[in-house]
Parts: sequence; structure tokens; C-alpha cells
Amino acid sequence: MSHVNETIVAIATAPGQGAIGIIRFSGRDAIDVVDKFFFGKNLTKVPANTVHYGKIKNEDGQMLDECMATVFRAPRSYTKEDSIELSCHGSPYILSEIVKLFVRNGARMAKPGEFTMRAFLNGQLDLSQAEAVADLIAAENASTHDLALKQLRGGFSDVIKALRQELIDFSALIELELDFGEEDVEFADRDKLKTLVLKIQRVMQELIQSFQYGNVIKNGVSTVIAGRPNAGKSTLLNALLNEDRAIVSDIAGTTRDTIEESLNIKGIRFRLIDTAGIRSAQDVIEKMGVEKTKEKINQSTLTVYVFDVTESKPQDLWNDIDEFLQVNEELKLRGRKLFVANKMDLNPYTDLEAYYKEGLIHKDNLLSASAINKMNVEALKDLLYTSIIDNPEMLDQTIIVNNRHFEALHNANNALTKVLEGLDSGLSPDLVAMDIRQSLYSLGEITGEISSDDLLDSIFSRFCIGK
Ligand SMILES: Nc1nc2c(ncn2[C@@H]2O[C@H](COP(=O)(O)OP(=O)(O)OP(=O)(O)O)[C@@H](O)[C@H]2O)c(=O)[nH]1
Ligand SMILES: [Mg+2]
Repeated sequence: MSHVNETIVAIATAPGQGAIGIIRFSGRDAIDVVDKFFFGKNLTKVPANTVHYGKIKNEDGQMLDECMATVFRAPRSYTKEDSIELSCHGSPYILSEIVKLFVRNGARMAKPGEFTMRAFLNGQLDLSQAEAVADLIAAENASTHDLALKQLRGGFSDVIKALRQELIDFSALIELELDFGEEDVEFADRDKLKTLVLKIQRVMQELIQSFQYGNVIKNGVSTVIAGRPNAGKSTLLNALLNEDRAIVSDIAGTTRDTIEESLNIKGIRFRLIDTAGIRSAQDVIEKMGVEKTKEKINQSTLTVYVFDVTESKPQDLWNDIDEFLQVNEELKLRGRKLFVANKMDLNPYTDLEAYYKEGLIHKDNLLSASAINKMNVEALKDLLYTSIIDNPEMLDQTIIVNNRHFEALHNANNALTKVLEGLDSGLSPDLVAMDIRQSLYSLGEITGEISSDDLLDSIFSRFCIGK
């Protein structure tokens, strides 16, 4: 049959952007055809069923992409012919450029189902198996259609997704080893797999830790910014957010109501609440405003009390604290108080230690700053962060963890530990694959992209057909 002599080529992965795109080649000369433009090992000399890194360069020597080439030799391939699968980066543009390069140089585009047809013609599949492949293709389309992913709030979900995808790719390689049964092949690099698992576990542990602090990722740490009128509270809020969110003016009483904005510091979300200035109330309306701010302070996990060093002497600050922060034994244990000595640019020689007060204000919770110049704003962020991370007593008052996520994190972590143990003790690939699947499942629960089709899609799009 003449067509069997031709090398066919097709993009085997689903159309569109993806992490990896696979180009598949089959035919008597497939390995020679690819090798001419593959710069790495000489593919015509490598053993069957091995994977090799290399660069694809076009006729002008211009690099198109870095790829992994999986080399299969007849009859041990899907089509029973010599075959190559090039795993490239998943850009549709790059993939089509590479296919065009090979079509100009010895291959031709495969017709729909042609890989499967060759497998059938070469006796690899019987007809019912060929039909099953067709069914799988249909199923794949339906499931990709349903792939609407729920998202976690906060920045971790993308990280988990990317790591999970890497794990899926490994899993697919291990599943492929299983397909080769008794033959001793290793497509999945065990060392790389280990490194990946450890990397995922590190992220898991960070997450577990942050979830222990009351699901702060989702709900945020309520942080009230309080102080006298004109102290620079709104200026500080803007500096923390790095944008002009609150109106700032030299008129005392600029901020009338509370303003709330969220700020992410190293993965923990802080709900910053800018309040109206408080001072010894002169009239009823003002008294009401003061009460409102006090209430906010009582409900918050953290309070950042801002004072103007040019206006407030130490005794003024201490009086304010007595009056507004209601420091008593009970409250001291509840919300944590941080103090910001603001407008240091106007009074750079301010003696900060003069403001210290036993058990209340000390070097660990008093920070000098110039909000207007953003001086020490980063240090304040660090202080906010450590206030949460280093204070287990904060646990009591933060909102309960999201149990489902917490459980999923633990399950994923445990499954990953099993994967590591399995790898170390040389466990058979099918058992390692099982533990990986369990980890994938738990990871998927966290990001909401749980779908048993994932694995299937990945294996299928890589190994079954090039459309
Ligand atoms: N020199 C100097 N001026 C500042 C600093 N921070 C704020 N200001 C000025 O102080 C004035 C009051 O600032 P705001 O941020 O509006 O103060 P506030 O505490 O929000 O005031 P209210 O909302 O009225 O309670 C404005 O003119 C700011 O430009 C600072 O670090 N240095
Ligand atoms: Mg203000």
C-alpha cells in the first residue's frame, strides 16, 4: 500500500492554547523526517520508546520551539509504524509553524482518523477498538465543553492549577508505561517527578498554614486604620494600596464614612478599613462617629493607630489610647494594635522611644513612617503579615476554616507523601499512578476543576490519535 510509505503528521492535541501541544508523526520514514530538523540526540540512533529533549529549527536555522520527542519503533507503536510524538509548547501558532516545516520537508498532513486507520490496517486494532477510539473522541469534545472551572478567591488557585497540570502530564507518562506492560520502559523521569511533588507539597504546606489562620485567604483580616483627624490615615491607606483610593486633604474630617479595600500581602488578604478621625467629641454627631469607629476597632483583628508626630506628644497618644482603644485586659488579648508615628518627614528627629508604654507600645508594634513619601510602608506591610502569622492567639477570633478545602489540602498532601514513598521504594508504576491520581483528585477539589475526564483527556489527546 503506497500510503504506508508516506509520513503523516498532525497536531494531536485539542485546538487552542494549552500548556503542551503534541505533534504526531507516523510512517516508514517518520524518524528520519523529524530528525533533520530536531537538534538534540540523533533520533535515528536512539532506542525505541525513549523521550529526548531537543530544539526544532527551520530551514534557516531559526529556532521554532523546544520539544520533547518520544520515539516509537515499529511494530511497538500505536500505528505499528515508526512514530514520533513531539511535545511542544501549546501555542497554536508555533504548532502550526512546526507542522508546516515538516509538510515542506517530507511529511504530509494526516487525514482525519488516519492514525487510527493505519493502526487498524496494520492489525493493531480490531474494528470495535477503532470504534471505541471514535467514541472517545466524541466524549472528549463533550467534556471539554463542560470544563467551566470554579475559581478560588486569592492568588493560590492559579499556582495549584499549574502544578496540577504538571502532575497530570507526569501521570499520563506513567499511565503510558502501564500500557507497555511487561516491557521495562520509563517515560516519566523519576527525579523530575520527585522534584515536582516536593514543590507541590511546599505550596500545600504554605496553604495549610494560611488556612489555619482562619481561612484568611477568603475572608481577609479586618484591619482598621484609626487615629485623630488629619493624622494621615487616608494617605496611609493609599500608600498601602499604591493607588489614590481615599480622598486626602488638610481639612480635618475629610473621611466621613469608612472605606474598605483589600490588600494582599504574601497571600494573606487584609481588609483595610479607613475610618473617620476620632478625637474627644465636642457634639452629639461627633460622638456618634467616635462610637462607630470604636465599634469597628472592637470587631477588627488588627488596628493600625496612626498619629501625627508634630501634633501628638506621648501623653496625647496615651490619652487617646485610653479613650478610644479601650485597652483593658480583655481587649488587649483580642485585636492586635499597631502604632504608626506618621509625618516623620516634618519631624525627623522625633524621639520614638518617648512614646513607648509598658506592655502597650514598644519597638515591635511602633513604626515611624511618612505616608506621603511612602516611607516605611513596606515595613508596615511586613508587620501586618507577621502580626497574623506569628500570633496563634489570633486563631480564636478569625473565622473558621473552610473545612472542605482544608481536608482536600491534607488529602493531597498525604497522597503526595505516598507518591514520594512509592518512588523511593521503587513501587510499581501502577501503584504510583494510583497515588498520583488521588493527589490530582484532591488538588482538583481545591481549585474546583475536579473532573475525572482530565486524565483521560490528557492521555487520549497525547497517545491515541492525531485527529
Ligand atoms: N508632611 C506630611 N504630610 C502628610 C503625611 N501624611 C499625610 N499628610 C497630609 O496630612 C493631611 C491629612 O491627610 P489625610 O490622609 O487626609 O488624613 P486623615 O487622617 O485621613 O484625615 P481625616 O480623614 O480628615 O480624619 C493631608 O494634607 C496630607 O497630605 C506625611 O507623612 N507627611
Ligand atoms: Mg481620611
